Amino acid sequence: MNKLKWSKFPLIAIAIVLLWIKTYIVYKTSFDIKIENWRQEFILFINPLSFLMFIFGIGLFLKGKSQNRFIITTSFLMSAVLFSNVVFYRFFNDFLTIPVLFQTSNMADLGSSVNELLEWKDLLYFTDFFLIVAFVLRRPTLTEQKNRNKVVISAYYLLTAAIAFFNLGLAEAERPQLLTRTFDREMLVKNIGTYNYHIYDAFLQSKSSAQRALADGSELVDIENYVRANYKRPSDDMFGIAKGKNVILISMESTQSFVINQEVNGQEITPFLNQFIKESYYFDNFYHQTAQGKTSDSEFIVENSLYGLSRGAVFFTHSENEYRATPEILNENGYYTASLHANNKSFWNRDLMYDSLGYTRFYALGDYDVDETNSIGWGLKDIPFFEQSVDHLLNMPKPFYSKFITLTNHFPFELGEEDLYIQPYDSTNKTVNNYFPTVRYQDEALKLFIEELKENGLYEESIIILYGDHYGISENHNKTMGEFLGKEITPFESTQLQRVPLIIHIPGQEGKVIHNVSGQVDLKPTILHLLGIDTKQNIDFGSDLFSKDYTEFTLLRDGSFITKDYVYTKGTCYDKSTGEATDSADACEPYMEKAKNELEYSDKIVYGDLLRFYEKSGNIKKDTNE
Ligand code: GP9
Ligand code: MN
Repeated sequence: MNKLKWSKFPLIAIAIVLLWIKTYIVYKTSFDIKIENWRQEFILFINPLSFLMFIFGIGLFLKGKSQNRFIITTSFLMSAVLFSNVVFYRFFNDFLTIPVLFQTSNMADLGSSVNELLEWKDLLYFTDFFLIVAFVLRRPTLTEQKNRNKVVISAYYLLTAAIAFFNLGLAEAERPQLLTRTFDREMLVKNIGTYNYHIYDAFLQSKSSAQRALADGSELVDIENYVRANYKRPSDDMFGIAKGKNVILISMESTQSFVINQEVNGQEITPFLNQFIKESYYFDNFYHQTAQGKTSDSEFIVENSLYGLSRGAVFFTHSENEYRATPEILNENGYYTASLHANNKSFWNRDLMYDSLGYTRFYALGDYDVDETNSIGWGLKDIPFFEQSVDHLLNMPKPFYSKFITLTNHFPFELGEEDLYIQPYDSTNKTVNNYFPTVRYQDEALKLFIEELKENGLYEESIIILYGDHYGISENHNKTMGEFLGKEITPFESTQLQRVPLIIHIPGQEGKVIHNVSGQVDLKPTILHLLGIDTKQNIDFGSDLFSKDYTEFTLLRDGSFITKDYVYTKGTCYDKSTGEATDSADACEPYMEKAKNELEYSDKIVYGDLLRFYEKSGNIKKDTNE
């Protein structure tokens, strides 16, 4: 029988197959990539192939020895990229990004422990490379390929493109809007593969560096004038009312306002919140302003008083920018600042972005005990999350600014029998049905958390701010929502459904419902003023919600806006009192220009990284050649 001779195969094919198999083995052995079903496993398996075919295919244009040299070099470089990720992952439990390579503090951490991170057996990560070198050395002539003709090369690249699109198609089906939403890195690596992920990362990087390079401080002048003209003086009664108090900020996952004081199957959906708002300031016309960056956008908007971007997540695309976020300002005012969220720290690039926002500490997945018994869906359930967070809170230096991000009320709204405080809604729409019990569960978690805070004395020493991060029920479910609410969901109603609860609890203050139209962008100046910190010098697009001069105008990221009496969305102006379209000239028109400018100004700041030209004192830096 004829022995199978490796030398019969083109070297390119051998190199591709070896590296492909190796990459998959490395995925399974060196990274902790969560796989939920066989489709995801299949995507993970095929995802290195298209890129490897593309890159090694360049060798087809070369002849003889230079082709061999090219294959050997490429095999080494690709192995090195993979291995660098393995080493980085050992330390940071994360994949490399270009910004991270230039983040000297991270690299210094890594450098000092390189001895501990490397082992002799790591040479195994280069097995395929050694095999190829040995192979070429032993059979130099047999491995040399003749120059391929154009037809072969075209067919080869056509096949490569087909595989790439097939991979992308499967990935998009598994994780819609994968690329535009720039999800977390594990998700990207899992779906498009480690090599394509680096290309994508490089693309994001070059795009934002170009925009940044072209910007200079002069662009800030107009923006500054605009922001100054819109600045609202804080109210004398409220400024500094919570001076020195802790801040407990709670981002409530997918929580919309329509659940407040509402029943399903004759039972309250949020019994605790309904009670809590009676002892707090409750803003019932408060809108989320997020886009594709979802939770991360809400965090960005709330803490910077800037808008997110219309596509992608600022947390991913501009985590290297200079910001003047609430945590940074509070650090300077003697606060300890921490974010608490029991998910992968790299989700939404939080680990990097939080550094830019000025957080002192991020309590992420590794800081919590998470196992099968206490998690569901996306991870740790809200009740154990808050329970375990209280210990972290008690250990923090005071005063602290702490942000909690809940998770259980996340699509697809899964919940175990034991956590079902109310029964699902009864309709043909599973998403809407299951939304109510998870909102109810979150409400229970909040109740227990507040009770804990009371028990250990933190309640009286803290202001507690709860807000919904973004919608939970998308427009795709308008029909069922219409049935539930007993009205047709027109574009006007759909905009009104973008309201999320905002509750501000200040010890010693009585409850009050405030109807002012407001948005997430207003939270930063509001919180700072309550703590007695001046914001006149800041570039904030929102304003203090307690200011006597507060002007009702809230802008959503898609250009829709809401005023006291009108809603403008999808090119139509609606009268709030009737819900009907109006063409009255003094309804929406006076705000059109403002809406356009404001989003443009905010985008300019983010794309141009303009706050790097801004000094804390409020001056624009004269020397802008940074
Ligand atoms: C993930 C959590 C949910 O950590 O914040 O993110 P979302 O999908 O709502 O943006
Ligand atoms: Mn969210």
